[in-house]
Parts: sequence; structure tokens; C-alpha cells
Amino acid sequence: MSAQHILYSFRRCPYAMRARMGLKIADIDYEHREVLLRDKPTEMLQASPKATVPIIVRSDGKVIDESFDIMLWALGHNDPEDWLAPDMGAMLGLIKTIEEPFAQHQFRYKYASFFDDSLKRGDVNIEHRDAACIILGDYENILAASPYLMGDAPSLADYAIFPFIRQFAAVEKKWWDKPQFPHLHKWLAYFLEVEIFTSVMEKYPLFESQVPTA
Ligand SMILES: N[C@@H](CCC(=O)N[C@@H](CS)C(=O)NCC(=O)O)C(=O)O
Repeated sequence: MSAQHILYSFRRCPYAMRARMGLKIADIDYEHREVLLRDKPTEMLQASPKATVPIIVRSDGKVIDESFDIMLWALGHNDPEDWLAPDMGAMLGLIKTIEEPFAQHQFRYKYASFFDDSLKRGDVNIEHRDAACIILGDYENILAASPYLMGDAPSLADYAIFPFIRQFAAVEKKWWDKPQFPHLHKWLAYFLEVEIFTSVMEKYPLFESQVPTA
């Protein structure tokens, strides 16, 4: 049997979601290894000591441990819906913002008590929510003028970004549903239903490490 690509993934991680969507649209076959972030398997740590998901160990032994690079690698093989069609510089400008600073603000917004002992679990940090909203306002303005971030068709930019907006939207559902970002809502609702997304959200059994623990 020929060696297969192996993906270390965590279902609810937005980085892993976008990598899985890239692999799926490119129709790349791989062995899915579902992990727990609090109990990472030795095989994953050996593949990439950075120890973040997603990680793909390619069949040629090369390791890619950045979600966006996994998307690019997959789409470089096969890009049937032309996700790479828009100008890459413009897409990169948008996509970079989502990882830093948006994802950082979102983490501090959602897990406020982790950074402030006076808060209790479930409390949110409004300053970080506001900071994230400045970025969301930029997306809202783009989406007021076109259905997708790069124009009339979905692209890499949309797929690389929406898993993070999904996560943000889920922190305070009631607050999010106030009519402040109507175009962003519509856009997110579309991507939450697309087959490429729903198909990568199926549940996998946990990967069991084959490396004996000491
Ligand atoms: N820049 C990385 C970030 C990946 C990342 O931070 N993933 C999170 C889960 S959503 C993680 O693995 N964190 C490590 C941990 O929680 O131990 C990428 O794009 O792949």
C-alpha cells in the first residue's frame, strides 16, 4: 500500500477547518487523525514540535504545519472552483488580518477570565470585542459592495476567513444577532451551509497513539 498523507486535526479549530476545506476541494485523500489539544499524540509532536493543528505529514515525508500553507499546497494541485483566481496580494492583505490581530482579539474576548483573575468563566472582554469589530466593520463594508470578499465569486479569502467569524459569532449569540453587520451575517450564513464546509465538520473518532507512553 502506498503511503498516504496524514492530517492531524481538531474538529472545532478554525485553522484546521480551513485546511480541511482546502484538502476537500482539491480532492486530496488523507488519513484523518483527530486529536485533543490537551493530549496531543506523540506522532503529532514528532512531526511538528510547534504542536498546533492542523499539521499535514505528506506522503513524501514533508510536513506542513500552517493552515494557510496547507490550503495553498492543496489548491496548487487542484483548484476546481478557482479559489485562487483573485489577486493574491489583495487576498493576503485580508487573510493576514484574521490571524493577527483578529484571532488574538477574539481569544481575549472569549476567554477573558484566562487573562484576568477577577473575572469568572464565561465573562467576555468588551474592549477586545470592540477591537475585533473594527476589523469586522472593514469586512462589512466590502460585503456591502459585493457578495463575497473578493467580488462576485467565493475565493480563498472567504474560505480562509469565515471559520474565524463563525467562532466569533458563537461567543455571544444574542449580541451578534443585533443588526450591526447585516452583510456579514448573510455572508456567514451562506458559508455555514455550503457543502464543502458541512462535509468537513463530520465527527471522527479520536486518533489513538501507537507510541507507548513511558
Ligand atoms: N498559525 C497556525 C495556528 C494554528 C493554531 O493556533 N491552532 C490551535 C487550535 S485552534 C492550536 O493548535 N493551539 C495549540 C494548543 O492549543 O495547544 C496555523 O495557521 O495553522
